[in-house]
Amino acid sequence: MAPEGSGNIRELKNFIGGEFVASGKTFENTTPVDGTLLSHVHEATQDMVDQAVAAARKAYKEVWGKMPVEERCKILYAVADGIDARSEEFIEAETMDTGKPRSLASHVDIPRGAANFRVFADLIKSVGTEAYQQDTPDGAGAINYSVRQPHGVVGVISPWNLPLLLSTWKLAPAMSSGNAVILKPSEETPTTATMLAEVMKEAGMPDGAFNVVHGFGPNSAGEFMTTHKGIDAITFTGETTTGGAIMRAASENVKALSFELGGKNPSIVFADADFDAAIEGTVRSVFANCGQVCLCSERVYVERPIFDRFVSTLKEKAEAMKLGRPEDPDTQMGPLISHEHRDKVKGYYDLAKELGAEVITGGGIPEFGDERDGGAFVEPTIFTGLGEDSRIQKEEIFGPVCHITPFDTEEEAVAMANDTEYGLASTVWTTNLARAHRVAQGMEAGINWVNCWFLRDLRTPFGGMGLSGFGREGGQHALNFYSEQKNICIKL
Ligand code: NAD
Ligand code: 6OD
Repeated sequence: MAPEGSGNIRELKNFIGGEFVASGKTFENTTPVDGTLLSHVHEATQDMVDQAVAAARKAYKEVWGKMPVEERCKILYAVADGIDARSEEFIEAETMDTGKPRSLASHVDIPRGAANFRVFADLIKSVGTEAYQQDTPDGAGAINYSVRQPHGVVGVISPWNLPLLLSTWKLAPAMSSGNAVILKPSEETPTTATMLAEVMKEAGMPDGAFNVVHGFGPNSAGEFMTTHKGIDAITFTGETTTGGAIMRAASENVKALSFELGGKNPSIVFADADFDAAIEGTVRSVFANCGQVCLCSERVYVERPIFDRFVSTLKEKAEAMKLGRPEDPDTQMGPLISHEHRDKVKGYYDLAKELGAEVITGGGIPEFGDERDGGAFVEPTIFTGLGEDSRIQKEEIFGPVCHITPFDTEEEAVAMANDTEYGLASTVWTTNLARAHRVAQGMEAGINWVNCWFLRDLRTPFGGMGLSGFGREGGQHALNFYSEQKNICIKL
């Protein structure tokens, strides 16, 4: 049992058909900052997932799916305003669940969580569909046009690294398209999903249009959703292996699937890059959110003339990073999400050493001499010296770590960057315009940045290739996934 913190310990219930519902079984939610208990979470049973599906179906058929778009959008704008109005509480909850610095949650997670509802409400009001005029043998012709129809009930299964941001990234387009939804947040980060249910209720969301079920994956709420006949589509963000399990479970009822999975993302730094910008960008792309962003760079390739300088400067920056509690304004990096995840990341640190990597910095667990020693902190780490076929270069670690490899030619850098089964994101640093286009277009990944990282225009296609998933969300791509497009052909 986790030690109790000084604050109030919350009860986090499921939200089904517009009501907060307790279950006979709870699990503990602790903070990775120092291991104290934050809340008791009510784990949804199969029966409760059944109730959520029935409530969602009813809301979809009778209210939400039929509501005029303008009215639906008003409620979604009210949801965004409701998050903003309680942003301090959301920031506090997200930072305690994840351990991330307040500066990150207040600039990225929570405002983006609210913005997702505004962006997709705006979009659904303006998006069009296709129309074709067709010749026919009798000369009279025909007109084809398509219309969108919501799937009905959509299951959203989300991870712990950007809890509110990544769930609303899917909830907002699903709901603006007219679907009723059931959200299963990660068991590690259940708080902001429960608060979102409160906001939905206050914003006037019809009962059953938005539901939250808490729990785990196998033999719990996650699996109850993916095997449920009454859920028409599943949108999932998380680990690649979990994606495989969900795909197998969902195949029985042939559900529509959208998968945003893991990555092993490369960053290529050419000698002609703006050195300071490349360093600042790489500090972010390796260490942001303690390396727990699916888009983070774990493989950094640096052109040989600047390799030594780059490695030593990145080392200085990593060693200057302040690890600490979320509320400390000086904190640049928090803990990992859990002790279990820290064991995994530390296991990779140890493996790198066994394989003969040179440890440029880090590789261990910091000692603070205070309550943070009960947390899940790990040192920001840089390795060099391993071959491209080592497990460190092949497997997603999901921690504050990179391996840096020198290269001599553009072709060599591109070949190494693309030598992965994943295909989520890449970053290129260069001031040569032609090379920037050439290399970015040559990357086998869904999201490719030049001289920046994690710069997001929410209208652009977002998603991965290979083990990083399939389907594209963002802008109209998300609206396409969250609806069936039906063609109407009219003979004139
Ligand atoms: P995870 O796969 O362990 O869990 C994600 C969610 O799936 C959780 O809600 C979990 O309870 C649920 N789940 C687990 N097993 C399940 C099952 N069998 N059936 C149904 N649901 C199940 O992932 P995580 O550890 O929470 O997140 C980290 C991973 O997510 C990393 O691999 C990261 O790269 C990936 N990720 C990808 C993206 C992207 O956009 N591509 C974004 C964020 C995170
Ligand atoms: O910015 C987004 O919309 C997005 N989906 C980010 C994903 C981050 C992965 O950890």
